[in-house]
Amino acid sequence: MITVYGRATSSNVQIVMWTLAELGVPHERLDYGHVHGGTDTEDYRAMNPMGLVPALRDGDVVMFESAAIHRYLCARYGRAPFWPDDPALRGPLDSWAEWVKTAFMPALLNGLFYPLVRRDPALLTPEIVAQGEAAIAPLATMLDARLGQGPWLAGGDFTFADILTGHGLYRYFTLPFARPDLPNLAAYYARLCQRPAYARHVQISYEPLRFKPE
Ligand SMILES: N[C@@H](CCC(=O)N[C@@H](CS)C(=O)NCC(=O)O)C(=O)O
Repeated sequence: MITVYGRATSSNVQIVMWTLAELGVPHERLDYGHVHGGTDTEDYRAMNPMGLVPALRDGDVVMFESAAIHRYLCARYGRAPFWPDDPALRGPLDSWAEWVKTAFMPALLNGLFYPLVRRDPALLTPEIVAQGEAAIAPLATMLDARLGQGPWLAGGDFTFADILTGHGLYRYFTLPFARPDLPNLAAYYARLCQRPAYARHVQISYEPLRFKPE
């Protein structure tokens, strides 16, 4: 049995949970991190030396870093077309997946999610929101152009890459900020919302993460 360590509200845990659900691999998830704690023990740090979530145990395989876990699960349990056999097909899709994880998501989380949800609202100013909007808009525009009519990143087939490109879009589309009009991205998000695994593992309220005064 695969065990995922991490709270359901973490966007990085959501990558792993959504992947497992799309692959149909049996697993359990244990609440770790944030209000649940448990990440600062010697045992947990042996799995994730950063003391962050997620961590994963699959028999003798122990891993941290959500994108690495995602690719491990796809390589071990996935089949084409979800996990293309041909590296020449998989690689260019992975460029976009990696770019969303390392460029789009930091801009969204640092520029908007943390100021609007995680931090004390007394610190929020219109300038901070405007800066966040200015940082994410060109990246969202790039993703919209790459997606085109889709329906998925690879065209007709839903693949591993859609999990990394799609996992942050729930926050992108539900946070209160001004978004450019990007019809391809909006249609892609609407299609993701039709997937039961996305609804179950990604469309999870982030209200429990909202700043609370001491
Ligand atoms: N690069 C790491 C980042 C992990 C990370 O930042 N996790 C956050 C949640 S999304 C965390 O552990 N926060 C502290 C906590 O929940 O206790 C990954 O993708 O797995």
